[in-house]
Amino acid sequence: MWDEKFEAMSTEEMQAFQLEKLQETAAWVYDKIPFYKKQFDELGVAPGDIKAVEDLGKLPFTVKTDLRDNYPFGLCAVDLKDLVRIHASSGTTGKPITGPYTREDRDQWGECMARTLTSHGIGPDDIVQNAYGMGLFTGGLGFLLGADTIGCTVVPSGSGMTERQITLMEDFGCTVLFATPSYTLTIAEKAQDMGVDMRELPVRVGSFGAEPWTVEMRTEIEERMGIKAHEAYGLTELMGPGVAFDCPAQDGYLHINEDHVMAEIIDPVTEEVLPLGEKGELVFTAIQRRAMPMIRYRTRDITELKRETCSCGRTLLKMKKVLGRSDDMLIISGVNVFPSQVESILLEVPEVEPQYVLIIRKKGYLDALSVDVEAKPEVYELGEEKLKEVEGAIESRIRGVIGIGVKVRCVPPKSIERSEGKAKRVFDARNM
Ligand code: DLL
Repeated sequence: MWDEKFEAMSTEEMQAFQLEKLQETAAWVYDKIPFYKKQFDELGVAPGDIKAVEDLGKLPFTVKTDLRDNYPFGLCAVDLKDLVRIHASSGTTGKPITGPYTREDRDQWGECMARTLTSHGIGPDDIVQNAYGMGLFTGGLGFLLGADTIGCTVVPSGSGMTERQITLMEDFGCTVLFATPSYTLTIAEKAQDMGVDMRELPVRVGSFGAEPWTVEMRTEIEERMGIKAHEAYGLTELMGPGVAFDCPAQDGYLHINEDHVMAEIIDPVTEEVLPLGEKGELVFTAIQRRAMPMIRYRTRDITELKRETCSCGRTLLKMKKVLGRSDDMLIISGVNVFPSQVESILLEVPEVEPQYVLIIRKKGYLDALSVDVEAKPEVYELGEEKLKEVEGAIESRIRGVIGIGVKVRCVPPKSIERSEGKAKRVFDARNM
């Protein structure tokens, strides 16, 4: 553990700490940010009404469009001169989301990342190759901050120039890789093309995140790279990576740094707070940040929470591995489907590569889903009849497990665009 005091705190102590920080933060945003004052006033709630952690539920929600409407600094509580860093998320549509940090915010981020890396078994003797995008994206500089905090030797390679990544890993003897899971696959594939056996290299651990990936994908990466794959979760609005991390238990849950961010699960339609163990939309409140503390931010990530003392010794609240965002959920023949469910199935098919895209088309009044997945080169060579057989087998497996009819196409090797950051796995062709 990096910080035994907070990572293994009793629930009572943690909640007392959270209450104090929540009260401070509510008063801070009410005083400093006109947007929040208006939101609080409209709901008839004042910072003084927070008398217990449960009173968090009295506060207003914040959504992505609030950030866009107040771009760039409408939700910032401090003068620009008091900021030491401004990150931004690309945002697929419209304006980006800004992520400003005071010096204190940035140092806390470093602490949260140090906890993450320590939990992944990374220490001061490690040489880490940081292949997350190194710029406005919080991945690269967030991981750098964490690695700096624990005293690793960092190779800030950034994403892209994949051949060079492999050469650096070999030449510098890197023991750790930071990257998105999909970029890690790209690296593994490139190494194979170069005749480099990744399993022979000193790389032993990976700290991966920034996009949904299944447990099956984790196993695939571990096998191809000959490493232990760990996971980090976070979002620009809350600090970036460092919000939650997995531990040696790898029980399908991540620990939330709940002394920094309080988590709730709500029903995305009724906005009602759901009890522990129920699945819904994850909502976070940043209780220690000063530049842009989010109040009840609706992440759109779907998960559930669990409180228990973990076998790793941490007591930090757990969230289930995020397998999808409400935005990515497809509704096919009335069935809710996450792309990750399809990923789980594809990864169990030995004839195909873990490279796929989902395409949604209009079929009359209904939506139809098709899946393009790359055949392994040796399978592709066997010709059409074999490919048809594989396609048919995947189609019936998807029908059996998820309960939807899809059209599967085995496409030629290397025909799907490779990811250097977050993979784009869903194409909506309904309006094309
Ligand atoms: O992706 C921060 C990050 C960087 C996390 C590096 C982990 C590692 P954004 O670009 O703002 O920030 O995207 C945030 O990405 O709401 C989730 O939908 C998704 N996401 C992030 N980590 C995971 C994960 C960074 N481990 C959005 N599993 C979040 C599933 C993830 N989804």
